[in-house]
Amino acid sequence: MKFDNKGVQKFVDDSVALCTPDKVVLIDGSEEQLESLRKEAMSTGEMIQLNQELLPGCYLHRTAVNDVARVEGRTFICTTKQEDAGPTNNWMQKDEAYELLKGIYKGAMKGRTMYVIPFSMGAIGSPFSKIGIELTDSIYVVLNMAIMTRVGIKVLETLGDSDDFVRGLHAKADIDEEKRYICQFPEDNTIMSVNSGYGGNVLLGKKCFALRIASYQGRNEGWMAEHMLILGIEKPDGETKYVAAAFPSACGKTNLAMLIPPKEFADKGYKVHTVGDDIAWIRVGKDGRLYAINPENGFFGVAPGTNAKSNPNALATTRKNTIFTNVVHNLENNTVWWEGLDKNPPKKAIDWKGNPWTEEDRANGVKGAHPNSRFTAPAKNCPCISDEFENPQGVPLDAIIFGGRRAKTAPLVYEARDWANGVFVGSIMASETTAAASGAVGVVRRDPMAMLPFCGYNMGDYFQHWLDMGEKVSKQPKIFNVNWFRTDENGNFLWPGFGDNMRVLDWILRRTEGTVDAVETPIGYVPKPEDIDLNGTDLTTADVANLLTVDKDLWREDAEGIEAFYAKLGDKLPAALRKELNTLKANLE
Ligand code: OXD
Ligand code: MN
Repeated sequence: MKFDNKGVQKFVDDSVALCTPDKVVLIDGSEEQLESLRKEAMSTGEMIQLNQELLPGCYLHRTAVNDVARVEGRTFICTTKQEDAGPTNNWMQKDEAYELLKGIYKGAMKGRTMYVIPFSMGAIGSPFSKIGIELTDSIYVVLNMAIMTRVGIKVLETLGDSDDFVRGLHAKADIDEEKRYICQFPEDNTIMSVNSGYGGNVLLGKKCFALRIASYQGRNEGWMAEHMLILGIEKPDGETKYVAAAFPSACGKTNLAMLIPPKEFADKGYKVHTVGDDIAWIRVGKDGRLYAINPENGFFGVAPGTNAKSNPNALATTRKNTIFTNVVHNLENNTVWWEGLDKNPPKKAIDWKGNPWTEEDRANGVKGAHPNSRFTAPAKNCPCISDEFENPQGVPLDAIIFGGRRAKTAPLVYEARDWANGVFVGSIMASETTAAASGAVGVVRRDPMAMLPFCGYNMGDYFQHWLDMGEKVSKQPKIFNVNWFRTDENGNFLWPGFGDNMRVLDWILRRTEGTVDAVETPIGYVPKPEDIDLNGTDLTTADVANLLTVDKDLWREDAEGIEAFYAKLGDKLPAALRKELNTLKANLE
């Protein structure tokens, strides 16, 4: 196969020599080619075509049972020096990693086809955008990449003869867990992923490129790649304000990104416009403000729990041209089902493992869909997708929101005192682990800026980069922390969440406009309870007051956890954050 771009040619030639596929096919981005791949995947059983009247263009795929989530333990940042990956990443010396991986990739595509996918993260040609070439032996990957990114010849034309592209090599190999590696080489713009077929490990544009490699590029080039949704809130006067928000995996980012305002807000004229649900690339604009784009072109959302009440927009998004992974196959009408979709699980069904899902299974509480089962759906299907989704210049940010899943410590919302304090607030984010990553569920872990599994370099340098970016911005967005997950002594959630989160966003917007007061606490500013609009809820001002309390004892305990986490960063911990921690401790005296 011949390419005009020398770098692309070498990457493809070297990878072909290593993996020895029988055939190499360039993905040109045409519907005809994608359709013939869908047919091929159907003929081999890799994908099942669903009811084309009810779910046009939709397919079902099942991964191997041992391959259902991102594998953080087998994800490596491979650099020359360990210090550059830092203490929060798994590290491999990069030359050793190449050696090890070469052994695993050798002949891995024998008897298979290698697909060459040119893809753009961000609208093709936008100054924010970056190009990648993913080589893969999986049709499932090709079809998912064609939803999640912009693929095809146009991307190669835009790349021209530039060497500025990310090289991603994915081989399914034998889906052998022992030889599964997700390796990022930020110094070489290279990703190598082998022995997995699960989206988060193999759709290399997403976590591997748009976060791990891009965060490193952003640091060198003066911009930021963040694990953030981007949301526009249109006010009754027609003005739309944008916020970006970071939450750890499976904390409801997609739901917040597609929020439907409560009736009382909708009646006044509030509307929500989704720009992105997972990743934001953020740059300083000519006017000195921060601008964000969503580099993706689709949503790779968690299916369980998505329903007509929790996220009607996401559900609507999945009704056509969507690939479902590891959900229940409803044999009654050849559609899909998952826990939390509705109260009517199909009686005749196949579970995510490909086995009959019986009455007995259901009675015994055996789940039909994997808790991390997913939909891959085009962004343009989303009923509330923003008109600015393709804007090559991005959208200006008025607020940055951090959030975690804390049962007791963090109040419903608080505002950082200034940028540096906001970076501190992001750096101390913590949450309970969820099913999106393999490992124990329900354990509290520190997840600074929700980037713990996604930062491609030393976390201490990453914090410094955040501090430095603040200096480059003349109109800094205000920084907030939210916690939708506070519970009472019986473990019941105190805040209704979902659409009612609009009530908190409303306070946040009013703070950015300077039209509402706040109360200072040891951790920052919280609302006056009466300033959270409760119209249309059963909640009282006293309930909100309870959600806003800052328990000094719990925070003293938390400060110890922060201290322990910061200690890991050693000399790389920016002095400004050490100072913030000292201030917090003093405020708690
Ligand atoms: C995701 C994740 O899939 O964060 O978005 O795990
Ligand atoms: Mn994510």
